[in-house]
Amino acid sequence: MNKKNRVVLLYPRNHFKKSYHPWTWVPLPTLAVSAPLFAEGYDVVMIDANVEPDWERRVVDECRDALVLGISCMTGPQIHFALEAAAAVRGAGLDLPIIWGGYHPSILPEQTSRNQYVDAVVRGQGELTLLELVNRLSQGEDFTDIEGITFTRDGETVSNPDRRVADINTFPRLPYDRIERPERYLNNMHVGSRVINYVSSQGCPARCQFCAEPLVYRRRWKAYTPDRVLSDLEFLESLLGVNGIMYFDSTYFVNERRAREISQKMVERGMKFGWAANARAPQLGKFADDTFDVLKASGLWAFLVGAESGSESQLGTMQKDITPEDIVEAARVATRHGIKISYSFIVGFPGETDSEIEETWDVMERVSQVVGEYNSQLHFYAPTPGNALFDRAVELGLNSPGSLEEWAQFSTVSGDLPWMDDRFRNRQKQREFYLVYGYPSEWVRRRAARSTARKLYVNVASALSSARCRYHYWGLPLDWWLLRGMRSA
Ligand code: B12
Ligand code: SF4
Repeated sequence: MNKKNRVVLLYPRNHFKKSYHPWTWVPLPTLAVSAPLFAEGYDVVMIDANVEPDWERRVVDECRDALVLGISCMTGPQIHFALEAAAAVRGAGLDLPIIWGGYHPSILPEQTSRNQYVDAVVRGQGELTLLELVNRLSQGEDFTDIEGITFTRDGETVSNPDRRVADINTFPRLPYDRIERPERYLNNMHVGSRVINYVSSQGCPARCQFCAEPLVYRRRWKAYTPDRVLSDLEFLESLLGVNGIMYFDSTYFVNERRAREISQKMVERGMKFGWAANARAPQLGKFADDTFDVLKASGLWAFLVGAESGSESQLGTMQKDITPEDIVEAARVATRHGIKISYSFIVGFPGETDSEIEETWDVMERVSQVVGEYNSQLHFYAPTPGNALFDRAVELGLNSPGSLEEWAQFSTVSGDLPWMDDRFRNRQKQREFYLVYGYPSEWVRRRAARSTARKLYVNVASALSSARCRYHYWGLPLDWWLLRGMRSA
């Protein structure tokens, strides 16, 4: 029997710069695994290094009297900071087990577990595995036979059998009320003035070959019942006066009936929420007309769609199972029903040709024409491990990290890949610039209204960019250089 009762959970910083986003999000991965631990009476300390300046000292201090340290991480900078925290804990002479969970360790459990600062990796859904592990530790028992973990002992790596993914409805509510100063996570943005993040499902049934979901949740999708969602939303409303929800589900609209019932009940209960959630483009064309009415009446502000590419062949290679036409049709359907739609596109896939990128720009422009504004976000392809696109990237010269330390140096955000140079990046940014000003969004227009100089800038940029969009002429980008110069001045 171990007298200690404390569990420390760390959500490491997710960017080398001060913050990743203008917004601050509740770290749902650690909040989710904390729920059953709180319910069993453990003293859970959650540290979010994205909001706590002195996070490292705090982790070490809280670990002094703890049973275990749990760390969550995605591929990317979080690994760097997670290793930094673990090293600090060991450096202070503390030998409590350090357990890693989240997408990166779940995709590469063996490699992760071989790091000196990893006592075990919890693969996939973490609630039950962590609870069982902590129960064992608190009883002073060995945990190495529990399902769903991978660990390395004396040079030998062992992966225990998978744990069955549990129905998430059986888990206690995410304890937002146990977060320190939860008001820090309220954001003032388009969907509302007190917006918080929430997740109503886990996994995704699709099979996209660049994404972590099919690897970790094996194309299973588990969702809260409508009543559970409603009860959670009411709880957030009464706890924090929340009036907007950003759903962090990988895909929210898998089941039309469920989405509709949630919205119907929100309307019946007079709940005033703005919200936005991820959708797959082909789903929208299949919804009944009155489903859109209910979604809108319940405050749906925008469908967020991962379109990825406008090239049929690229969409095929990544097994996105959508067509460029689905992307444009989704814009038509959403616009017809008066609901915004926002897309995310990616350029720079391994082996992608200039003409395929051109097809993406064409689709971006077509959807901008349909909705009347540029409503997309452009990203450069960022490889993450364990899928066919990553393997292709390695064939094309990407250095595949061979250890957790090497992953800590791996860049997931800069578009810094062997086949992307400054010329490539500039060309893409230039094309985006022409769409941003050729189809100015409400946001661009609002910014323009802030001063005469801005207004002048936006008017000139819009006139030149719309002309380019009209004639499809992208050569001699003198205007781009000039306007960019003006903007930085
Ligand atoms: C929100 C989010 C972000 C936010 C995070 C901010 C925040 N405070 O939450 C930001 C914008 C920073 C972000 C960035 C990126 N993200 Co992101 N993000 C997400 C998203 C949409 C939601 C995460 C979430 O809250 N999930 C809900 C929680 C409850 O679920 P969970 O994470 O699966 O947690 C469970 C298990 O993993 C496990 N678990 C998790 N942590 C722990 C810890 C312990 C100790 C244990 C035992 C278990 C455990 O148990 C949990 C409960 O079952 C996910 C997709 C998704 N729906 O999960 C992508 C996702 C995690 N992101 C992903 C990617 C690719 C990125 C980026 C690389 C994108 C990019 N190119 O820039 C960057 C990473 C770089 C960086 N800067 O860190 C991938 C992960 C890929 C990978 N190999 O890690 C995902 C899965 C998207 C996808 N479908 O591919 N992201
Ligand atoms: S639809 Fe989105 S979340 Fe689902 S597998 Fe494809 S990219 Fe991943």
